[in-house]
Amino acid sequence: MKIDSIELFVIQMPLKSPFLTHLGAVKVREGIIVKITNKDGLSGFGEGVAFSTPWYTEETVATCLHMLTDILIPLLEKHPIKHPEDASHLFSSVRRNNMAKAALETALWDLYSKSHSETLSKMIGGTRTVIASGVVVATDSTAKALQQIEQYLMEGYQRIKVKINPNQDYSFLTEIRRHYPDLPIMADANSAYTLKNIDRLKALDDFNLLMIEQPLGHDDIIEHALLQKEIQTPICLDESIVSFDDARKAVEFGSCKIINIKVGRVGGLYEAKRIHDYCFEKGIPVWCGGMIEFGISRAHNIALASLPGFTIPGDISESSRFWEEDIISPEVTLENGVIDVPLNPGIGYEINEKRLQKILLTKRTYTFTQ
Ligand code: OSB
Ligand code: MG
Repeated sequence: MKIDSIELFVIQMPLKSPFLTHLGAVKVREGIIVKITNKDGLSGFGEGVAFSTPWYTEETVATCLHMLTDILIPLLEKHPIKHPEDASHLFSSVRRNNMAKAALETALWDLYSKSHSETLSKMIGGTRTVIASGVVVATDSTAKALQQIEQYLMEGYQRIKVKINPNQDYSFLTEIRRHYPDLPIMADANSAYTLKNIDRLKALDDFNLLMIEQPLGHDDIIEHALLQKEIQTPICLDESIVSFDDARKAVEFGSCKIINIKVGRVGGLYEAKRIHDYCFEKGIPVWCGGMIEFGISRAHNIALASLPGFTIPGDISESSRFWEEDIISPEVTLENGVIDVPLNPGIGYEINEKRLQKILLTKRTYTFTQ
């Protein structure tokens, strides 16, 4: 993979409406777009999905820019690679900083697929032509949640996820279930509980939820195993799984029955695929998590979710769920509750350069001497 240049675009776009969790509100999304161009003039794209502040994981846009600029890009320049998997191995000499690594690694996968005239989905072993789509309701009002659920069901989403915490759980879910007794619903707590709340968590078994996502500590797998023994609802881990080994240990311990895979959180497509392959073999269902992302990460997610073990609809919504106008063309859209896996090489979407320019904050370019 002879690299000519790497460009980093720092962008910022307001969300259509604030995304609320017990950890705070996301109103404006900052992000990093990575463009890697090879000596033949082909370009691959990746997206750094860290937020402006470290509320979800420890990384931020600023830490990712530092890691990319001062560590990862120089490493890639010094050690030319033949395949995107080589980048994963190369980056393993750097601890954590998974979202920074994934931003580069995913761009390499897009470029590699394009240079082999193959879709990214096929390149990583995808088998689906369409993927099932779910959506997240993230608000602090029951009335708004009901309103949003109704709208999303009309748009065709197959599964709804709601955000919960000790101040918004039992009565909130009672009201939703009263309106939608049979709807596939899951609840994401983003670590809002401790084992002291075990009675509240046991009570949620009343709602026949598909799963409860990350109820306890963001880096815990021990207490989740204790909790899973006490509740019927399957536990799904999100924040706790940042590597293949985390996934393996969580499954071996019985800390969860389902895993949410996010490419950024685990450091790239290669690690995401390894976790998928392991879970597939063990009969652990997986689904693709979301990061309120722009179109490029959304496109990588679609390719990932086309792997056979992604049997639960993921947090992969339409571009219009969050954005007035996305940075890819065409935008991601839903038809009859599913999203088509694109047929063009690589991620299969073009970059909407005009939109990218409009939301651009800063740009840096690195020219390689390989
Ligand atoms: O916990 O899954 C999460 C968004 C940002 C950070 C963490 C999470 C989320 C979501 C869904 O819940 C986001 C989406 O639909 O893109
Ligand atoms: Mg989550």
